[in-house]
Amino acid sequence: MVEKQQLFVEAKNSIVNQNKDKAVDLAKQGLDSGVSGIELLEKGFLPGISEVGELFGSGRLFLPELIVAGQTMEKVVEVINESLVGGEAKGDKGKVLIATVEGDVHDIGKTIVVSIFKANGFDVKDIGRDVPNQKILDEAEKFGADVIGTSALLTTTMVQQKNLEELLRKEGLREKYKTIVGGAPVTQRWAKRIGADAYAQDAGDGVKKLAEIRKD
Ligand code: B1M
Repeated sequence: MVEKQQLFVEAKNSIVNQNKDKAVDLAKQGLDSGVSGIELLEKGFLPGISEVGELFGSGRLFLPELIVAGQTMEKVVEVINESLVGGEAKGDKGKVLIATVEGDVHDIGKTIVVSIFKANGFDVKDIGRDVPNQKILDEAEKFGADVIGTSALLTTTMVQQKNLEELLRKEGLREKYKTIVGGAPVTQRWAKRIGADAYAQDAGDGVKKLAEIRKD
């Protein structure tokens, strides 16, 4: 078994090098040796995918590599999520419907958020990625959601979070739901500007914000 610090370095490298098998092995190895899923993500795999983003953004890594790095991260999140949800989910803190907005296929962060919310006692329905606002609303009605959460990773798709607020107002449903927004380009300022009830920087922050808005 490699040292913890070494494990984090190797986990990061496995994402940057798009080495799926190695990444999954390291995730399993870490969990088996008692390292928490959150720590594995925060100290190992997430710094890896951030570096991939930087390399891609600066033209030092290309789309095919970004795709494989994304798939590698998806596999890792799948393995780690199983350990996060475990037996802890009670689902008695409220119903949260979550989607990645239309035009946006980024769902790694959303999937982590869903697991952490579940593990913290929320009843969560994840309706996937690239979801049109009307569908988000229809599904929220069907599910009987208290909160609608959306994730947007592209500066070009963030606008869907604003459109959703407008749709809720237009349908006379704005008071019925609390809304929470997240995603790398999303900020507290954006949330305030569009009239969302809360912004969350990461999954842990999301749990705090959900508790706050559910009290209002
Ligand atoms: Co894309 N991509 N990508 N990509 N990708 C970014 C976002 C980008 C910043 C990379 C870059 O250029 N540096 C850039 C966007 C630039 C911009 O908008 N200005 C970009 C681009 C350009 C693209 C394409 C357009 C590339 C192309 O085709 N030419 C394309 C778009 C496709 C589309 O959506 N229509 C594309 C495609 C992809 C892949 C499919 C290959 C893959 C995604 C795979 C998948 O998600 N299943 C991918 C990836 C992996 C990335 C980066 C590298 C990593 C994203 C990620 O998973 N981060 C990303 C670079 C980056 O973000 N630094 C990039 C890890 C994840 C845990 O973080 O999602 O931020 P994040 O989630 C966090 C918080 O934001 C928060 O909590 C999470 C956990 O801490 N959070 C919430 C998120 N949602 C929340 C919801 C909440 C609460 C908190 O409540 C509801």
